[in-house]
Amino acid sequence: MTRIPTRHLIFSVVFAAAMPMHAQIYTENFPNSTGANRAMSTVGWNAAVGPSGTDTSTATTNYVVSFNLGQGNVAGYVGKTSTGTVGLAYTSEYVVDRSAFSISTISFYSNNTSAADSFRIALQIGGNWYATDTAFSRNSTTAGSPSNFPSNAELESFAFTDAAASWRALTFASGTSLSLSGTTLGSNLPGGNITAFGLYSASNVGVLRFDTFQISATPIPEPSAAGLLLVGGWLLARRRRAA
Ligand SMILES: [Ca+2]
Repeated sequence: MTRIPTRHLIFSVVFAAAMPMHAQIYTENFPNSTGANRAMSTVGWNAAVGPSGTDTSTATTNYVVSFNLGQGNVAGYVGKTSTGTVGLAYTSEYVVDRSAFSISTISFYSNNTSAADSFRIALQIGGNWYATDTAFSRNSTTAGSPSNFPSNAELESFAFTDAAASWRALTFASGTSLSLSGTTLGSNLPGGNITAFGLYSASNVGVLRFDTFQISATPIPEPSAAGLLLVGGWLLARRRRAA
């Protein structure tokens, strides 16, 4: 191999591996332009309410996909209309392969009628559920409403970490139980794929609204690419020492 092609190869491999593509691996806009509220199941999501985790996925009460304007003018958002009870909106329509993706952020827009209400990001790993210790609350002093959703909705973003202090255990079995632990985890979030995800809310005083649930991630290089990076870096270092 001649000098110049080798150098080009080293630089291209190092460059490609050092700048992995940041990508939105999941986005749900909760579209609804029908003029009537629809069930969560119409967008591939589920809903559970109350301490028994009663399934309301196919109902047009408790959790609904509203037909009003949502964030970004994509008509439709989710409203939790049943106040005073815990709830979980979630989907298992996409599995996050954590051997292929490193999650950077999980985000959504909130536009609650009461700033006292909040959401926690929830996810399922290995059959167990977890929710963020952080409760994301809309900070605006202007109460959220269907008409001001496009302008008043706030972006809530969680910088993903598996640190124990950032997560709590969420007990959830559809039709049996739904409750959040009062303390954070004793050990880090376990590895493994995320088989379901969504938003948990404590008993809300007003109507909870959210839209544009999104997961952003960076692809993890294939083992062969990681090997090339190591070899490329070693060759580069060797070359620099030699120079
Ligand atoms: Ca929407």
